[in-house]
Amino acid sequence: MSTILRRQILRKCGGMDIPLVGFAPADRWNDPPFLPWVPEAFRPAGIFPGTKSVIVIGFPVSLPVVDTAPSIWYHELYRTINAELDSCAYRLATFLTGKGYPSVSIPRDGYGSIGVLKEKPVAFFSHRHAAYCAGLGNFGVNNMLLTPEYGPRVRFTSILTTADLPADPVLGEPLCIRCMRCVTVCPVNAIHKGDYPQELTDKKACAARSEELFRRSLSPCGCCIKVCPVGKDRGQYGREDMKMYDDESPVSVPYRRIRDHVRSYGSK
Ligand code: B12
Repeated sequence: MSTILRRQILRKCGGMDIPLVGFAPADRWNDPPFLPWVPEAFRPAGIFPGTKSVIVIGFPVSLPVVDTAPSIWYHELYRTINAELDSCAYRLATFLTGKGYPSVSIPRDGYGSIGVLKEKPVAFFSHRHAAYCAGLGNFGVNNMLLTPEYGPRVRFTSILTTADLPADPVLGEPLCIRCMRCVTVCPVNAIHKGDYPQELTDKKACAARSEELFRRSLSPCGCCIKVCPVGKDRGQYGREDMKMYDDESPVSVPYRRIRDHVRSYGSK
């Protein structure tokens, strides 16, 4: 197991300003922490035989930007983060392969269009599960992986590598406080309150909403990640008072003004 290589990877990630990095042994997928779990074909070694470790990286979605969502501002940021994720993951995989450890990067999403997702709303590899296995966070009612740093306001991607790297522990204590703000705010009632696995999100309704917003250059929706009270980013931006989302409260006034302004430009 290479501690030196792990350190080199972390240094490389630091050089690319990647704030979240986690390491998971590929074996972790063979020992389901909860059910239903990831089927074999979707596991790291099912996709890239010989995988020993999975490196998961994450970039934050800036809170003040997603606070205007759905908006052109968030639409553009989403594209920037996606491009960064794919590029950094590709560079890390190429670096590791060059060092003698064949590796591949996985696209941060992996679907051609929302139309495809409406038929089959699942990708060939799940970064949420990977981030969970790499100790970066745990699942919330909003079906997102919550992290201590950014709550659900973080996007991930993964690198599958044949290098055997020291792992991070899985994050035990649930971060979700079950405030149900995500359930209430969802404009298409796609999030259910039930306990996993009895009830999950209505993926079809969520995908249909995303498709409609895409036509107006306003996708993705983002409502269920903006209203989550979890994450140190709320303190960093001075947005801990959740009354900012309550349209009846005077606290919400300046935020609504910004949101309405941004929404008035650049999209339909
Ligand atoms: C398909 C997809 C969609 C579809 C379908 C939505 C849906 N509800 O799944 C659409 C386009 C609508 C969509 C919307 C969104 N998405 Co999306 N999406 C994906 C994609 C491409 C594949 C997901 C997948 O196939 N997962 C595999 C299946 C088996 O798992 P699952 O559906 O997630 O369900 C499992 C888990 O949720 C878990 N689970 C659920 N609840 C609980 C509770 C407990 C206690 C436990 C233990 C487990 C658990 O078990 C389920 C079954 O195994 C991934 C990228 C990727 N390749 O991973 C991004 C991804 C999941 N999306 C992401 C995001 C951010 C969003 C949005 C917030 C939009 C946005 N960007 O602002 C919304 C949120 C919707 C929601 N609340 O679920 C992020 C999530 C980041 C995070 N922090 O978790 C991802 C990982 C993209 C990325 N690269 O970061 N998405």
